[in-house]
Amino acid sequence: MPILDPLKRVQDLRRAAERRGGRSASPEGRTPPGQVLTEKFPVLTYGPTPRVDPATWRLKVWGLVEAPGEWDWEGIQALPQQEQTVDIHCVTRWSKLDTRWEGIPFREIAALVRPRPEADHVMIHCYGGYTTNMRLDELMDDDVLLAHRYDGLPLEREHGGPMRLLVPKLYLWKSAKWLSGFEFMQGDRPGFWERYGYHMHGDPWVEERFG
Ligand SMILES: Nc1nc2c(c(=O)[nH]1)N[C@H]1C(S)=C(S)[C@@H](COP(=O)(O)O)O[C@H]1N2
Ligand SMILES: [Mo]
Repeated sequence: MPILDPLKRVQDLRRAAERRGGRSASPEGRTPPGQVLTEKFPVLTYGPTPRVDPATWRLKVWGLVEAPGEWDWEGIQALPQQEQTVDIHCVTRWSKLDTRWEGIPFREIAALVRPRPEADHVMIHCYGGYTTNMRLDELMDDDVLLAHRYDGLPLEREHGGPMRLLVPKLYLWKSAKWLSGFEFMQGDRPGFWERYGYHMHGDPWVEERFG
């Protein structure tokens, strides 16, 4: 049995309470520690903004899966879609409430490629070379999308269009823009920002910002 860190325990309980409270929770209650609410949608990209055409876009899935796969734009759009309104949190200290996204749940992809039992992490790859790492069990959560629409419109290029990952429960650097692939792995490995000292996990409610 893991030993419970009392501080983490209190924070987990508060988060669970907020989840139960859903959208009725006060804005303060929905803002993680150290964050400030914004109405804007800032753009944060390291390096140049890739230009990715849906006509040539591909999603590749490889590594520890039974059925490695590749999808083109038409193929991915044929998968089940989900619309959700969620809060997002950037490690540079802005949070934005009630952002509306549409896309394909990650678990639809996972069901098709069938992760091997030993797979427990995924490296997320992007056009332009950006990477970020995530736990497989967290990618399987209901609210993780391959997102291609924001606020009722096709996702803008600056925000990762035509396709980005959306992981609302972690700091936004995990929500990789210009998504190109998933590499299923055994064990964790740092992605781009994680190698420069960002936290391997990145939970905004317990301020996993660095290290
Ligand atoms: N491919 C790629 N994805 C990326 C980034 C990036 O530089 N390249 N920046 C990350 C960071 S640090 C943040 S805070 C969010 C910002 O998303 P936004 O520009 O849509 O606000 O994208 C994340 N995804
Ligand atoms: Mo960021």
